[in-house]
Amino acid sequence: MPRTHLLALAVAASLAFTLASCGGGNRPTAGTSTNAAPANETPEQFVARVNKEMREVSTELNSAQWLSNTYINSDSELIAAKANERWLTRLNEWIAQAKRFEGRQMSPEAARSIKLLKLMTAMPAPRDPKELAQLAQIASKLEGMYGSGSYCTGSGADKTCRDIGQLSDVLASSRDYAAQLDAWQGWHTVGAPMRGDYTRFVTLVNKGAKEMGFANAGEMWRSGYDMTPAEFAHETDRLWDEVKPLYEQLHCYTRGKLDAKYGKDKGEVAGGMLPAHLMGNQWQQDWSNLWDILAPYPNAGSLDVNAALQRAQEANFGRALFSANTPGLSASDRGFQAQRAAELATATQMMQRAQDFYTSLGMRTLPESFWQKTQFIKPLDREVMCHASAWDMNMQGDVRIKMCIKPTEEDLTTIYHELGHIYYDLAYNSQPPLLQGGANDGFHEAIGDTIVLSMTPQYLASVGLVAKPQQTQEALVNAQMRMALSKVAFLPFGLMIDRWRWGVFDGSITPDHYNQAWWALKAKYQGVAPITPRGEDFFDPGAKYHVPANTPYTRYFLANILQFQFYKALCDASGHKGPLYECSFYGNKEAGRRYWAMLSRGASQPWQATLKELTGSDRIDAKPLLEYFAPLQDWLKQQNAGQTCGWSAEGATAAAAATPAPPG
Ligand code: X8Z
Ligand code: ZN
Repeated sequence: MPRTHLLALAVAASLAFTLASCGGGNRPTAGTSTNAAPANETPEQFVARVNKEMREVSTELNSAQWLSNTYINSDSELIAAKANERWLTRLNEWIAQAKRFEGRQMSPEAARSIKLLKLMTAMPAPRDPKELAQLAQIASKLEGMYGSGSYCTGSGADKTCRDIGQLSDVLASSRDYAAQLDAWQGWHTVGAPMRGDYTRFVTLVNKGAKEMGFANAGEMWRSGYDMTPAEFAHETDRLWDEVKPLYEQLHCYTRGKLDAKYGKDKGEVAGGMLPAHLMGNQWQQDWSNLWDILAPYPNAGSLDVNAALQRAQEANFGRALFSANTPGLSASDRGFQAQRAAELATATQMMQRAQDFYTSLGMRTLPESFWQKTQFIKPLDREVMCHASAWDMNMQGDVRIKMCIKPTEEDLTTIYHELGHIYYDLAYNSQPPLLQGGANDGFHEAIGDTIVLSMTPQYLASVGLVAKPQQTQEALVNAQMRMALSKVAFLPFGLMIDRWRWGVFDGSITPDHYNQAWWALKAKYQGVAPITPRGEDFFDPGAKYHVPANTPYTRYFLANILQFQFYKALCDASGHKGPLYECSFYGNKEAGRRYWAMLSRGASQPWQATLKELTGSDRIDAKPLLEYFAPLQDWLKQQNAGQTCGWSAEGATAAAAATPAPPG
């Protein structure tokens, strides 16, 4: 898991700690609990003991979680649930024991450590042991359902099943309207069976949160930002208001292109919204795959990283075929083995390419164990969770990534993202366990993405991933569009997921309206809608990893804004002059030194202080993002001149509430 927000075990995806939690505590009394606190312990002694015990318990939990993510079956699910149960129980005990110190004088480090202990988990567990066990069991089950999810058609010998990777490939590459609809609806079938378990899950984590003194689990999530929960919610509104005009321009331009491609009756849905299945991505959170439709100037220099990666794969295949001469192997077996070897080799090269960026800043190479234990490609002999994640197994150097890497630009940038988590973990490994975490969870998500902003056309050319770029206005607009399709398109999505969960946790969204509320928020923020009604027979939130995995999502919204602040600061540190979007701090040791200094702070002080050290500001600020995209925003305004931009969300709400249609 990552940790939910402050703690950081495995960070990126959220396994362990997300599953972990901190409830109100079992209130053990001395002599009755095997884990009773020593009498007369000082706050500092308590924190030192928890730091020691936590390293042990969380390492066991992470191992169980790693196994259940990389070998999904009923046995690993059971083992992971049991490990989580032990962890959650222990966490509740520590939190109960910490109550002794309320109002007591203590060192600032002890005070911060105890504060972080109470906010460590996204999954606060009830004190009742049976309920706690049930929560752990549901959490493992939901993750397993997502990880092993597939969509099958046909029957008997004609039955074929496709997983998330195969279904997403259709959205990425096919421009066949019906094939995309089938792949989108097909993947969303995995959500429906989760509804009952998810409903119970919400009841249980809310009970845990209340026992800890929070109004509900959502309020607890909003409490991890060194400000009040209300102030935090207000900050996210403020930031969204600042970036929304840019998103609306991108939305308007995109709608026009989809209309041109599919016809107005199919390119948009009622109210001027974008059809959910046509955006190149299951959740419409990243529109990069629509480059063939949205490229501003198709002839102004190619930024086709996919082609270079595909060529690398083919070269690896050729080499593997040449050296695979096991006697007695059929030609097709040889071909198959060479294909697998080539996939692994290409994935490893992509990881090395990303590592090279970090080492160019002066950071160390990844430990040997990383290369041995990382899951690079999808195994063929078992189910695995393919959603990318980064893991810090033992808080002292056993770091790994779990991915199912394909030779695509999307996966290359995800690798850079994941290595951001890994280098953050390594940098703060020198802190005591309770302070090992991001300054806030948005920081954790922003580290690698800041590096991605430095992957300018010049950088990509310098490492042989694209041809030497043109220096024209058209090439600039292309480069900006390439970034905007992932970074700007993402912004409202980054917000709406937790708008939904905050409502679910506070009871304003009830189970009988789960899906309707989901689509109402998608309409309101993203301006996207399904083309057929998605009533309450569906549970579409379950088809997005972070819902069954219970990973808070506002972190990604924050990260998408913060990363431009980090980027600007590091560009300044590297001595960059000129427009922000031209900067790459690749190879700059001063930028690396400043970055590492920030990473090493971990969670040891309020994030505002950490942000100030790097950027000079203690507020999250959308201005660097807007500065970066200023040329594109001007260009979009020209393109959209005369259009009526924006959308009306009314139609979607009505459609979602209507009678559900069967998928397929
Ligand atoms: O989940 C992730 C990472 C792991 S932390 C792969 N991301 C979000 C997502 O995929 O929805 C990165 C971008 C947003
Ligand atoms: Zn991440």
